[in-house]
Amino acid sequence: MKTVKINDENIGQLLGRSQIDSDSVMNIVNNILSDVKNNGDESLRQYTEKFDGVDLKDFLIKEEELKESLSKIEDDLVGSLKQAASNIRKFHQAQLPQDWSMEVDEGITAGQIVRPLERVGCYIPGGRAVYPSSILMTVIPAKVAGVDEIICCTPPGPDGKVEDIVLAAAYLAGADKVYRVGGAQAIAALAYGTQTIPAVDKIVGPGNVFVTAAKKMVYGQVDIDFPAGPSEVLIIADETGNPDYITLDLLAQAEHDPQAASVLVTTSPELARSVETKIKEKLPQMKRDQIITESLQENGKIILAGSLDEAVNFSNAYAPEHLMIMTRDPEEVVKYIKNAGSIFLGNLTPVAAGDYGSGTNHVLPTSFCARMYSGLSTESFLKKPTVQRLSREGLENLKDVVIPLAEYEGLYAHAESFKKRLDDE
Ligand code: HSO
Ligand code: ZN
Repeated sequence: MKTVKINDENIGQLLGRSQIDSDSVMNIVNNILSDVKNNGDESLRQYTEKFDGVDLKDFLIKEEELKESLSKIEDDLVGSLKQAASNIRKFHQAQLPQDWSMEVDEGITAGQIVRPLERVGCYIPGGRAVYPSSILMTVIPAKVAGVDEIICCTPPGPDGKVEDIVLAAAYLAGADKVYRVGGAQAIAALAYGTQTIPAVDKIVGPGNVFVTAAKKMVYGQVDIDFPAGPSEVLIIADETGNPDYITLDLLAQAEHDPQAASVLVTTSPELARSVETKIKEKLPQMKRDQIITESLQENGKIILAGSLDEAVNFSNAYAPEHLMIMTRDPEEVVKYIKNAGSIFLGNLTPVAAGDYGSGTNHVLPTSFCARMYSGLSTESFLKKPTVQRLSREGLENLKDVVIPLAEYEGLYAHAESFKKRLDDE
């Protein structure tokens, strides 16, 4: 990675990164969606045979199997999952909003109540991208929100099995049912329902390009979280940033995926130079050096900013999924941050802390989506119906609003529904 300065010519290219092109698979996905919608389980069976290489009679994993999975994985790992789950639960409990009501004007009270979604689907990717941590991050907030039924879908391996650690994480997090079905066909099943899989109200969780395309296409029939793209980190650092830590944070992000993006924006030329050298030294020693090399070549950047202001402006335009601030006073810098999925302050807070167990969620908006989306949270699984009540005084107070506006809109029954109550005094 070579250090570059921001200027008017290169800013567009510096903000760029790999995007997932879910539009390119829309036709294939559209066929899968309509097949599953029309033919239910039979079409799930056919797609599972075609894509996962296994002919399944039954998609549901039995409850005993979920429970037993805990004894099949190492105790230490169970301990780690439990501690992570406990922190994630605590944090998401604090996110629970309260019912409230207020007096808008005399005799007019209005407020909102908080209610969970009834049934949600959590998608769990399979293969190389199987992350037990992501199961905790999707199921626990739904559980904390009070969702009645949490359903997980995950693709089976060629032997028809789902890894024990996936089942253990789902069980610990509080999933009600786990089905062995993946890909766009799983999204279709969750959106439309089949003979065995019930339709849900919302589908969350990361997935490949087919899953993402399918989620976009069923949006409206059900709610979704947001389209998930390759993972990203942007680090803002001044001369107090620790170059060893920064090097590892950039490598850590890059090891996710050849399309992942790792960006350092620093005001310190010495730090930029030092990180450049340290990456060269460290990269060959990393287990996933191939993936990291590709990722850094495609989307890795070290950027020299003329001031912290310039660094912050760049970061706001980049809208990173993960933002690390390693400056003398990170709390001061965070005041100016507008767009970021999750923010990590100081030299001692690696993104890995949030990935696994500081309690915050790691299902976060990527590819500029942090401009308009927040990451997954307890609120993602809640609705907030509004409630109002008028007294006689309230009717009186509102009559000059409702009656003239309703009549202007030509909606005379609206006006009359109001007048009648006033007149009945
Ligand atoms: N950084 C990923 C989450 C993750 N990291 C899972 C490790 N395991 C997307 O936020
Ligand atoms: Zn990560």
